[in-house]
Amino acid sequence: MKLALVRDSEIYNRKLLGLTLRDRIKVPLERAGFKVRFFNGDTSVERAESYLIINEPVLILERDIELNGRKLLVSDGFTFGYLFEEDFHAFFDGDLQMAIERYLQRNSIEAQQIWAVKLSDENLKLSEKLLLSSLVKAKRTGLKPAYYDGIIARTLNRRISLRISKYLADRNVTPNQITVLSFLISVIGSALFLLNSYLATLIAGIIIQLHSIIDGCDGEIARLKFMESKYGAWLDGVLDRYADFLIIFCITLSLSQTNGLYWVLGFLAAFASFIIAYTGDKYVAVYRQTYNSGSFKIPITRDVRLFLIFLGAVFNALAISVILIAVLGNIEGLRRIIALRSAKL
Ligand code: C2G
Ligand code: MPG
Ligand code: MPG
Ligand code: CA
Ligand code: CA
Repeated sequence: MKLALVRDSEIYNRKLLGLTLRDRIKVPLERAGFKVRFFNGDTSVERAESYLIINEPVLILERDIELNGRKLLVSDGFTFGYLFEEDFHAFFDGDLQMAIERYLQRNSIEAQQIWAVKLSDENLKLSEKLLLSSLVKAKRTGLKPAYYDGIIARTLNRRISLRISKYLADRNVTPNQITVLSFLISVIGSALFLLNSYLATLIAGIIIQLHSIIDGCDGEIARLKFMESKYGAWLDGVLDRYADFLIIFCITLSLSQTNGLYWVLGFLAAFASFIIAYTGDKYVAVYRQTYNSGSFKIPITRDVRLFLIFLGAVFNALAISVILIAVLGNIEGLRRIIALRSAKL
Protein backbone atom coordinates (compact mmCIF):
# COMPACT_ATOMS: atom_id res chain seq x y z
CA MET A 1 0.00 0.00 0.00
CA LYS A 2 1.14 3.54 -0.82
CA LEU A 3 -0.06 5.99 1.80
CA ALA A 4 -0.56 9.74 1.39
CA LEU A 5 -0.84 11.73 4.62
CA VAL A 6 -2.30 15.14 3.92
CA ARG A 7 -2.36 17.74 6.71
CA ASP A 8 -5.93 19.01 6.77
CA SER A 9 -6.77 22.66 6.43
CA GLU A 10 -9.89 24.78 6.53
CA ILE A 11 -9.17 25.90 2.98
CA TYR A 12 -9.71 22.42 1.57
CA ASN A 13 -13.45 22.91 2.19
CA ARG A 14 -13.54 25.76 -0.33
CA LYS A 15 -14.90 25.03 -3.77
CA LEU A 16 -12.91 25.88 -6.87
CA LEU A 17 -14.38 25.45 -10.35
CA GLY A 18 -16.96 22.85 -9.42
CA LEU A 19 -15.00 20.72 -6.94
CA THR A 20 -13.80 21.17 -3.37
CA LEU A 21 -10.09 21.73 -2.96
CA ARG A 22 -10.15 18.53 -0.87
CA ASP A 23 -11.20 16.55 -3.95
CA ARG A 24 -8.69 18.45 -6.04
CA ILE A 25 -5.83 17.00 -3.99
CA LYS A 26 -7.42 13.65 -3.16
CA VAL A 27 -8.30 12.50 -6.68
CA PRO A 28 -4.89 13.04 -8.32
CA LEU A 29 -3.15 11.33 -5.39
CA GLU A 30 -5.53 8.39 -5.66
CA ARG A 31 -4.88 8.27 -9.37
CA ALA A 32 -1.16 8.10 -8.61
CA GLY A 33 -1.92 4.98 -6.54
CA PHE A 34 -2.04 6.41 -3.02
CA LYS A 35 -4.51 5.74 -0.26
CA VAL A 36 -5.26 9.25 1.03
CA ARG A 37 -5.61 10.16 4.74
CA PHE A 38 -6.27 13.72 5.91
CA PHE A 39 -5.01 14.40 9.41
CA ASN A 40 -5.03 17.17 12.03
CA GLY A 41 -2.26 17.75 14.53
CA ASP A 42 -0.42 14.51 15.05
CA THR A 43 -1.36 11.25 13.51
CA SER A 44 -0.61 7.61 13.87
CA VAL A 45 1.16 6.13 10.90
CA GLU A 46 0.20 2.69 9.66
CA ARG A 47 2.76 0.57 7.84
CA ALA A 48 3.01 1.23 4.13
CA GLU A 49 5.43 0.54 1.30
CA SER A 50 5.85 4.27 0.80
CA TYR A 51 4.68 7.46 2.45
CA LEU A 52 3.77 10.72 0.81
CA ILE A 53 3.47 13.46 3.39
CA ILE A 54 1.89 16.73 2.34
CA ASN A 55 2.28 19.37 5.01
CA GLU A 56 1.17 22.54 3.21
CA PRO A 57 -2.28 23.34 1.84
CA VAL A 58 -1.63 22.90 -1.84
CA LEU A 59 -3.41 22.68 -5.18
CA ILE A 60 -1.66 20.21 -7.46
CA LEU A 61 -1.85 21.33 -11.08
CA GLU A 62 0.31 18.58 -12.57
CA ARG A 63 -2.02 16.27 -14.47
CA ASP A 64 -0.42 12.86 -14.08
CA ILE A 65 1.76 12.86 -11.02
CA GLU A 66 4.75 10.59 -11.42
CA LEU A 67 6.96 10.54 -8.36
CA ASN A 68 10.22 9.08 -9.59
CA GLY A 69 11.45 8.16 -6.14
CA ARG A 70 12.50 11.75 -5.44
CA LYS A 71 12.04 12.76 -1.84
CA LEU A 72 11.19 16.43 -1.83
CA LEU A 73 8.21 17.76 -3.73
CA VAL A 74 8.77 21.38 -4.59
CA SER A 75 7.05 24.04 -6.63
CA ASP A 76 8.33 27.54 -7.29
CA GLY A 77 10.76 27.25 -4.43
CA PHE A 78 8.40 26.03 -1.73
CA THR A 79 8.46 22.49 -0.41
CA PHE A 80 5.01 21.05 0.02
CA GLY A 81 5.58 17.35 0.38
CA TYR A 82 7.90 14.43 1.06
CA LEU A 83 8.02 10.95 -0.37
CA PHE A 84 9.64 8.35 1.88
CA GLU A 85 10.23 4.62 1.69
CA GLU A 86 8.95 1.98 4.08
CA ASP A 87 11.87 2.50 6.51
CA PHE A 88 10.40 5.90 7.37
CA HIS A 89 8.18 4.02 9.80
CA ALA A 90 11.17 3.43 12.07
CA PHE A 91 11.76 7.19 12.39
CA PHE A 92 8.21 7.93 13.42
CA ASP A 93 7.51 8.40 17.11
CA GLY A 94 4.33 10.45 17.10
CA ASP A 95 5.81 13.75 15.94
CA LEU A 96 5.57 13.83 12.18
CA GLN A 97 7.62 16.98 11.62
CA MET A 98 10.51 15.69 13.75
CA ALA A 99 10.37 12.33 12.00
CA ILE A 100 10.62 14.06 8.62
CA GLU A 101 13.64 16.08 9.73
CA ARG A 102 15.44 13.04 11.17
CA TYR A 103 14.73 11.03 8.03
CA LEU A 104 16.01 13.81 5.77
CA GLN A 105 19.27 14.04 7.78
CA ARG A 106 19.99 10.36 7.22
CA ASN A 107 18.95 10.10 3.62
CA SER A 108 20.03 11.84 0.46
CA ILE A 109 17.61 14.51 -0.64
CA GLU A 110 16.59 14.81 -4.24
CA ALA A 111 13.92 17.27 -5.20
CA GLN A 112 11.28 16.85 -7.84
CA GLN A 113 9.61 19.90 -9.31
CA ILE A 114 5.85 19.53 -9.49
CA TRP A 115 3.42 22.11 -10.82
CA ALA A 116 1.43 23.18 -7.77
CA VAL A 117 0.25 26.31 -5.94
CA LYS A 118 0.36 27.02 -2.25
CA LEU A 119 -3.21 27.64 -1.18
CA SER A 120 -4.37 30.63 0.80
CA ASP A 121 -7.52 32.74 0.87
CA GLU A 122 -5.60 35.50 -0.89
CA ASN A 123 -4.47 33.52 -3.89
CA LEU A 124 -7.66 31.63 -4.75
CA LYS A 125 -8.15 33.85 -7.80
CA LEU A 126 -4.62 33.12 -8.99
CA SER A 127 -5.15 29.41 -8.29
CA GLU A 128 -8.30 29.48 -10.40
CA LYS A 129 -6.41 31.10 -13.26
CA LEU A 130 -3.59 28.57 -13.09
CA LEU A 131 -6.02 25.68 -12.80
CA LEU A 132 -7.77 26.84 -15.97
CA SER A 133 -4.50 27.24 -17.84
CA SER A 134 -3.45 23.72 -16.77
CA LEU A 135 -6.30 22.37 -18.93
CA VAL A 136 -4.76 23.51 -22.21
CA LYS A 137 -3.21 20.75 -24.31
CA ALA A 138 0.32 22.16 -24.31
CA LYS A 139 3.70 20.73 -23.38
CA ARG A 140 4.10 23.04 -20.39
CA THR A 141 0.96 21.62 -18.71
CA GLY A 142 2.45 18.14 -18.54
CA LEU A 143 -0.46 16.63 -20.47
CA LYS A 144 0.27 13.77 -22.84
CA PRO A 145 -2.58 14.13 -25.31
CA ALA A 146 -2.71 12.48 -28.73
CA TYR A 147 -1.56 15.83 -30.11
CA TYR A 148 -0.97 19.33 -28.83
CA ASP A 149 -3.17 22.30 -29.65
CA GLY A 150 -2.75 23.92 -33.05
CA ILE A 151 -2.00 27.58 -33.54
CA ILE A 152 -5.61 28.82 -33.66
CA ALA A 153 -6.56 26.70 -30.65
CA ARG A 154 -3.66 28.21 -28.69
CA THR A 155 -4.00 31.82 -29.68
CA LEU A 156 -7.76 32.17 -30.04
CA ASN A 157 -9.99 29.22 -29.15
CA ARG A 158 -8.66 28.36 -25.70
CA ARG A 159 -8.92 31.97 -24.53
CA ILE A 160 -12.67 31.79 -25.10
CA SER A 161 -13.34 28.12 -24.34
CA LEU A 162 -11.67 28.41 -20.93
CA ARG A 163 -14.10 31.19 -20.04
CA ILE A 164 -17.04 29.06 -21.14
CA SER A 165 -15.67 26.09 -19.17
CA LYS A 166 -15.28 28.31 -16.11
CA TYR A 167 -18.98 29.12 -16.40
CA LEU A 168 -19.93 25.47 -16.99
CA ALA A 169 -17.78 24.13 -14.12
CA ASP A 170 -20.44 24.78 -11.45
CA ARG A 171 -23.20 23.28 -13.55
CA ASN A 172 -24.02 19.62 -13.90
CA VAL A 173 -23.03 19.27 -17.51
CA THR A 174 -21.00 16.25 -18.56
CA PRO A 175 -18.15 16.24 -21.09
CA ASN A 176 -20.09 13.91 -23.38
CA GLN A 177 -23.07 16.28 -23.39
CA ILE A 178 -20.75 19.08 -24.51
CA THR A 179 -19.27 16.80 -27.21
CA VAL A 180 -22.72 16.15 -28.62
CA LEU A 181 -23.75 19.81 -28.29
CA SER A 182 -20.61 20.87 -30.15
CA PHE A 183 -21.48 18.44 -32.95
CA LEU A 184 -25.06 19.73 -33.16
CA ILE A 185 -23.72 23.28 -33.48
CA SER A 186 -21.67 22.14 -36.49
CA VAL A 187 -24.80 20.63 -38.06
CA ILE A 188 -26.66 23.94 -37.73
CA GLY A 189 -23.69 25.86 -39.16
CA SER A 190 -23.39 23.45 -42.09
CA ALA A 191 -27.08 23.73 -42.95
CA LEU A 192 -26.83 27.52 -43.09
CA PHE A 193 -24.23 27.27 -45.88
CA LEU A 194 -27.00 25.86 -48.07
CA LEU A 195 -29.08 29.05 -47.98
CA ASN A 196 -26.75 30.79 -50.47
CA SER A 197 -27.05 34.30 -49.09
CA TYR A 198 -24.12 36.28 -47.75
CA LEU A 199 -25.84 36.83 -44.41
CA ALA A 200 -26.54 33.11 -43.95
CA THR A 201 -22.96 32.29 -44.99
CA LEU A 202 -21.56 34.82 -42.52
CA ILE A 203 -23.67 33.42 -39.67
CA ALA A 204 -22.70 29.89 -40.70
CA GLY A 205 -19.03 30.83 -40.55
CA ILE A 206 -19.41 32.33 -37.09
CA ILE A 207 -21.29 29.22 -35.92
CA ILE A 208 -18.52 26.96 -37.29
CA GLN A 209 -15.92 28.99 -35.39
CA LEU A 210 -18.10 28.72 -32.27
CA HIS A 211 -18.24 24.96 -32.84
CA SER A 212 -14.43 24.91 -32.98
CA ILE A 213 -14.27 26.81 -29.67
CA ILE A 214 -16.85 24.60 -27.90
CA ASP A 215 -14.84 21.59 -29.11
CA GLY A 216 -12.30 22.60 -26.49
CA CYS A 217 -14.84 22.73 -23.63
CA ASP A 218 -15.65 18.99 -23.45
CA GLY A 219 -12.02 18.13 -22.83
CA GLU A 220 -11.52 21.08 -20.49
CA ILE A 221 -14.50 20.10 -18.32
CA ALA A 222 -13.37 16.44 -18.42
CA ARG A 223 -9.89 17.37 -17.14
CA LEU A 224 -11.17 20.03 -14.72
CA LYS A 225 -13.59 17.67 -12.98
CA PHE A 226 -11.68 14.40 -13.38
CA MET A 227 -14.35 13.07 -15.73
CA GLU A 228 -12.19 11.91 -18.64
CA SER A 229 -13.35 8.75 -20.35
CA LYS A 230 -12.13 6.61 -23.22
CA TYR A 231 -15.54 6.68 -24.83
CA GLY A 232 -15.64 10.48 -24.54
CA ALA A 233 -12.20 10.82 -26.13
CA TRP A 234 -13.24 8.47 -28.93
CA LEU A 235 -16.59 10.18 -29.51
CA ASP A 236 -14.92 13.61 -29.52
CA GLY A 237 -12.67 12.54 -32.38
CA VAL A 238 -15.27 10.54 -34.28
CA LEU A 239 -17.91 13.29 -34.26
CA ASP A 240 -15.24 15.71 -35.45
CA ARG A 241 -14.75 13.54 -38.56
CA TYR A 242 -18.49 13.61 -39.22
CA ALA A 243 -18.56 17.38 -38.69
CA ASP A 244 -15.53 17.93 -40.96
CA PHE A 245 -17.24 16.01 -43.73
CA LEU A 246 -20.63 17.64 -43.24
CA ILE A 247 -19.23 21.18 -43.24
CA ILE A 248 -17.24 20.63 -46.45
CA PHE A 249 -20.12 18.76 -48.05
CA CYS A 250 -22.54 21.64 -47.46
CA ILE A 251 -20.04 24.28 -48.63
CA THR A 252 -19.30 22.23 -51.76
CA LEU A 253 -22.99 21.71 -52.49
CA SER A 254 -23.43 25.47 -52.30
CA LEU A 255 -20.38 26.24 -54.48
CA SER A 256 -21.32 23.58 -57.04
CA GLN A 257 -24.31 25.64 -58.09
CA THR A 258 -21.91 27.92 -60.01
CA ASN A 259 -19.53 25.22 -61.23
CA GLY A 260 -19.79 21.46 -60.97
CA LEU A 261 -16.00 21.13 -60.76
CA TYR A 262 -16.23 22.25 -57.15
CA TRP A 263 -17.21 18.65 -56.35
CA VAL A 264 -13.66 17.58 -57.24
CA LEU A 265 -12.25 20.24 -54.96
CA GLY A 266 -14.67 19.41 -52.14
CA PHE A 267 -13.86 15.73 -52.42
CA LEU A 268 -10.14 16.47 -52.07
CA ALA A 269 -10.74 18.85 -49.15
CA ALA A 270 -12.85 16.26 -47.32
CA PHE A 271 -10.13 13.67 -47.86
CA ALA A 272 -7.44 16.11 -46.71
CA SER A 273 -9.35 16.76 -43.46
CA PHE A 274 -9.62 13.07 -42.86
CA ILE A 275 -6.00 12.22 -43.64
CA ILE A 276 -4.66 14.89 -41.28
CA ALA A 277 -6.67 13.41 -38.42
CA TYR A 278 -5.92 9.83 -39.45
CA THR A 279 -2.15 10.20 -39.83
CA GLY A 280 -2.04 11.82 -36.38
CA ASP A 281 -4.26 9.24 -34.67
CA LYS A 282 -2.61 6.28 -36.43
CA TYR A 283 0.76 7.61 -35.32
CA VAL A 284 -0.43 7.67 -31.71
CA ALA A 285 -1.89 4.16 -32.01
CA VAL A 286 1.29 2.67 -33.44
CA TYR A 287 4.10 4.72 -31.86
CA ARG A 288 2.27 5.15 -28.55
CA GLN A 289 3.32 8.72 -28.03
CA THR A 290 2.05 12.22 -28.63
CA TYR A 291 2.04 13.15 -32.30
CA ASN A 292 4.56 15.95 -32.38
CA SER A 293 5.79 16.18 -35.92
CA GLY A 294 9.27 17.53 -36.54
CA SER A 295 10.39 21.09 -37.00
CA PHE A 296 8.66 21.88 -40.29
CA LYS A 297 4.99 21.16 -40.72
CA ILE A 298 2.14 22.81 -42.56
CA PRO A 299 -0.29 24.13 -39.95
CA ILE A 300 -3.52 22.69 -41.28
CA THR A 301 -4.88 21.07 -38.13
CA ARG A 302 -8.61 21.12 -37.45
CA ASP A 303 -8.59 24.41 -35.56
CA VAL A 304 -6.83 26.01 -38.54
CA ARG A 305 -9.13 24.42 -41.14
CA LEU A 306 -12.25 25.61 -39.34
CA PHE A 307 -10.75 29.07 -38.95
CA LEU A 308 -10.06 29.17 -42.71
CA ILE A 309 -13.73 28.35 -43.26
CA PHE A 310 -14.72 31.11 -40.85
CA LEU A 311 -12.53 33.59 -42.77
CA GLY A 312 -13.85 32.31 -46.09
CA ALA A 313 -17.39 32.94 -44.91
CA VAL A 314 -16.62 36.42 -43.64
CA PHE A 315 -14.96 37.44 -46.94
CA ASN A 316 -17.47 35.50 -49.05
CA ALA A 317 -14.60 33.49 -50.54
CA LEU A 318 -15.26 29.98 -49.33
CA ALA A 319 -13.82 28.53 -52.53
CA ILE A 320 -10.42 29.78 -51.44
CA SER A 321 -10.82 28.14 -48.02
CA VAL A 322 -11.72 24.83 -49.62
CA ILE A 323 -8.80 25.10 -52.06
CA LEU A 324 -6.38 25.80 -49.21
CA ILE A 325 -7.68 22.84 -47.21
CA ALA A 326 -7.50 20.53 -50.24
CA VAL A 327 -4.01 21.60 -51.26
CA LEU A 328 -2.31 22.17 -47.91
CA GLY A 329 -3.98 19.19 -46.21
CA ASN A 330 -2.97 16.73 -48.90
CA ILE A 331 0.56 18.08 -49.11
CA GLU A 332 0.92 17.84 -45.32
CA GLY A 333 -0.37 14.25 -45.45
CA LEU A 334 2.32 13.43 -48.01
CA ARG A 335 4.93 15.27 -45.99
CA ARG A 336 4.11 13.14 -42.95
CA ILE A 337 4.53 9.94 -44.96
CA ILE A 338 8.00 11.03 -46.06
CA ALA A 339 9.12 12.63 -42.79
CA LEU A 340 8.16 9.66 -40.61
CA ARG A 341 10.10 7.23 -42.80
CA SER A 342 13.41 8.74 -41.75
CA ALA A 343 12.43 9.82 -38.24
CA LYS A 344 14.63 8.33 -35.51
CA LEU A 345 11.94 6.75 -33.36
N1 C2G B 1 -12.47 14.15 -23.38
C1 C2G B 1 -13.24 13.31 -22.61
N2 C2G B 1 -14.57 13.20 -22.82
C2 C2G B 1 -15.18 13.91 -23.78
C3 C2G B 1 -14.42 14.78 -24.57
C4 C2G B 1 -13.06 14.88 -24.35
O1 C2G B 1 -12.71 12.62 -21.73
N3 C2G B 1 -16.50 13.79 -23.96
C5 C2G B 1 -11.02 14.26 -23.14
C6 C2G B 1 -10.26 13.13 -23.77
O2 C2G B 1 -9.16 12.85 -22.96
C7 C2G B 1 -9.84 13.72 -25.09
C8 C2G B 1 -9.56 15.16 -24.75
O3 C2G B 1 -10.51 15.44 -23.71
O4 C2G B 1 -8.71 13.08 -25.61
C9 C2G B 1 -9.73 16.14 -25.88
O5 C2G B 1 -9.44 17.41 -25.38
P1 C2G B 1 -10.08 18.75 -25.97
O6 C2G B 1 -9.61 19.83 -25.05
O7 C2G B 1 -11.52 18.57 -26.18
O8 C2G B 1 -9.27 18.94 -27.32
P2 C2G B 1 -9.66 18.65 -28.82
O9 C2G B 1 -11.09 18.37 -28.99
O10 C2G B 1 -8.69 17.65 -29.35
O11 C2G B 1 -9.24 20.01 -29.52
O12 C2G B 1 -9.74 24.56 -30.49
C10 C2G B 1 -10.21 23.51 -29.76
C11 C2G B 1 -9.30 22.34 -29.84
O13 C2G B 1 -8.77 22.18 -31.13
C12 C2G B 1 -10.04 21.13 -29.40
C1 MPG C 1 -13.08 31.85 -56.73
C2 MPG C 1 -11.75 31.20 -56.65
C3 MPG C 1 -11.75 30.01 -57.52
C4 MPG C 1 -10.39 29.64 -57.98
C5 MPG C 1 -10.37 28.26 -58.46
C6 MPG C 1 -9.16 27.96 -59.23
C7 MPG C 1 -8.20 27.12 -58.51
C8 MPG C 1 -7.99 25.81 -59.16
C9 MPG C 1 -7.14 24.93 -58.75
C10 MPG C 1 -6.16 25.19 -57.67
C11 MPG C 1 -5.49 23.92 -57.33
C12 MPG C 1 -4.04 24.05 -57.23
C13 MPG C 1 -3.42 22.72 -57.35
C14 MPG C 1 -2.11 22.66 -56.70
C15 MPG C 1 -1.60 21.28 -56.67
C16 MPG C 1 -0.46 21.15 -55.76
C17 MPG C 1 0.08 19.78 -55.77
O1 MPG C 1 -14.76 32.65 -55.41
C18 MPG C 1 -13.39 32.69 -55.55
C19 MPG C 1 -16.70 33.22 -54.24
O2 MPG C 1 -17.22 32.29 -55.07
C20 MPG C 1 -17.49 34.49 -54.27
O3 MPG C 1 -18.81 34.24 -53.90
O4 MPG C 1 -14.70 34.43 -54.12
C21 MPG C 1 -15.31 33.50 -54.58
C1 MPG D 1 -13.81 25.91 -60.18
C2 MPG D 1 -12.50 25.34 -59.80
C3 MPG D 1 -12.61 23.98 -59.25
C4 MPG D 1 -11.25 23.39 -59.14
C5 MPG D 1 -11.26 21.97 -58.78
C6 MPG D 1 -9.96 21.30 -59.08
C7 MPG D 1 -9.14 21.15 -57.88
C8 MPG D 1 -7.87 20.53 -58.22
C9 MPG D 1 -6.95 20.28 -57.35
C10 MPG D 1 -7.12 20.53 -55.89
C11 MPG D 1 -5.85 20.34 -55.15
C12 MPG D 1 -5.37 18.94 -55.13
C13 MPG D 1 -4.18 18.78 -54.25
C14 MPG D 1 -3.65 17.41 -54.38
C15 MPG D 1 -2.36 17.25 -53.66
C16 MPG D 1 -1.86 15.85 -53.81
C17 MPG D 1 -0.69 15.59 -52.96
O1 MPG D 1 -14.79 27.89 -60.91
C18 MPG D 1 -13.59 27.27 -60.72
C19 MPG D 1 -16.08 29.86 -61.15
O2 MPG D 1 -15.78 31.03 -61.75
C20 MPG D 1 -16.97 30.12 -59.95
O3 MPG D 1 -18.04 30.90 -60.29
O4 MPG D 1 -14.02 29.85 -60.21
C21 MPG D 1 -14.87 29.21 -60.70
CA1 CA E 1 -13.03 18.25 -27.86
CA1 CA F 1 -14.89 17.35 -31.01
